[in-house]
Amino acid sequence: MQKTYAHSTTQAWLYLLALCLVVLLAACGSTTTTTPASTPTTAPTATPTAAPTNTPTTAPISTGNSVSIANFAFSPASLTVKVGTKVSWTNNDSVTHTVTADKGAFNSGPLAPGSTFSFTFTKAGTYSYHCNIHRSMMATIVVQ
Ligand SMILES: [Cu+2]
Repeated sequence: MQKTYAHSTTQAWLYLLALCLVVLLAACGSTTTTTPASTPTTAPTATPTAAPTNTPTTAPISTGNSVSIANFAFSPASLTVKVGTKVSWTNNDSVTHTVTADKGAFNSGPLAPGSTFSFTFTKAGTYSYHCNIHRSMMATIVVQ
């Protein structure tokens, strides 16, 4: 008799526990179901105006094969050419500059105002160069 009684009480506790769990789960479920209604008003209006400006990809790439030296700077600072291109630097400044590759591939020596130095690039690579007189003058030729 005592055994069955004890058994039935544990069963009753288990039922209670299960009931509590169900109630808790139901509570959780009800809170999650209420949330999605409030959010969707803000998102869709802000973005669509920014898109159409991306088109002109051709502009920033410097074509041609000449570099101007003026105002203590090489222009363009980065020039991309194909293998075999002869690049010319013209000193349009009022002082002497040099066109000197950082790794020694080319060196104009002192380039007086108004004069031009040329070099033909036969190997692909990135050629950083500078002015030996004014070390802040730096630029790059990219050979593809
Ligand atoms: Cu210089």
